[in-house]
Amino acid sequence: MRHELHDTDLSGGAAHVPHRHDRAVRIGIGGPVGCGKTALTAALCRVLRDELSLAVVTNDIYTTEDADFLRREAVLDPERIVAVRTGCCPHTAIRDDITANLDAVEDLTARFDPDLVLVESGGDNLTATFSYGLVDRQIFVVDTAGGDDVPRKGGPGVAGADLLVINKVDLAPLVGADTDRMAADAARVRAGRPTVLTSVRTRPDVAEIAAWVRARVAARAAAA
Ligand SMILES: Nc1nc2c(ncn2[C@@H]2O[C@H](COP(=O)(O)OP(=O)(O)O)[C@@H](O)[C@H]2O)c(=O)[nH]1
Ligand SMILES: [Mg+2]
Repeated sequence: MRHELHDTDLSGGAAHVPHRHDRAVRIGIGGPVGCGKTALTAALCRVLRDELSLAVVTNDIYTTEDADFLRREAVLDPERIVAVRTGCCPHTAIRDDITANLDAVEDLTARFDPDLVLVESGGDNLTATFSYGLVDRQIFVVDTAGGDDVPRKGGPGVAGADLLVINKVDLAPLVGADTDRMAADAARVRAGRPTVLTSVRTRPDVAEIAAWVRARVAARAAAA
């Protein structure tokens, strides 16, 4: 089961920031370790980089591995990828003390005037959500291998994110995850906010997610 993705969907309580002078839409990508945040970030860069000016901020606790991966994969000009080493719980850096991330976003914005900045959170658990002082919209990613009861349990990311991505549907048969149930449970807790079931591995075009991102960029451009 999938929900329609509404281009004008402003649900999610996002405090849109219309008075910023830059044109970039800032989109956070959160979710537990290993759910596919970096894979999704890479896929979005590959799909959108020819039509939009992009930049990426990654968050790792002690390393710069996600940024290194994205640079190695050459998804963007390496200068457009900045790593924030949080040195603390990932949620602190994206929600409570967003200074380092905000500096990274503003630095990229000043240098490249991008249409879109993706901020990948360091993964921890299901509670790590972004401050709307840092991002305009947030995508929360979970995966079928993490347990098909995760959407039912709700939580701020699953329930409140502007877009929920249930990734790794290719693994669902292998781990005995019921994707219909995951979609139904997500619908129940998300009050109409959209959910996409996908596999970044087998569907690297990430078509529905890219369409949702494009619509966010178009909406900001229209509001400017
Ligand atoms: N089978 C499968 N593996 C995936 C999928 N998406 C990501 N992965 C793999 O899952 C692992 C963790 O992905 P990563 O993007 O690093 O997760 P992150 O910790 O959330 O950033 C990597 O080995 C990815 O290649 C998917 O849709 N299906
Ligand atoms: Mg990652």
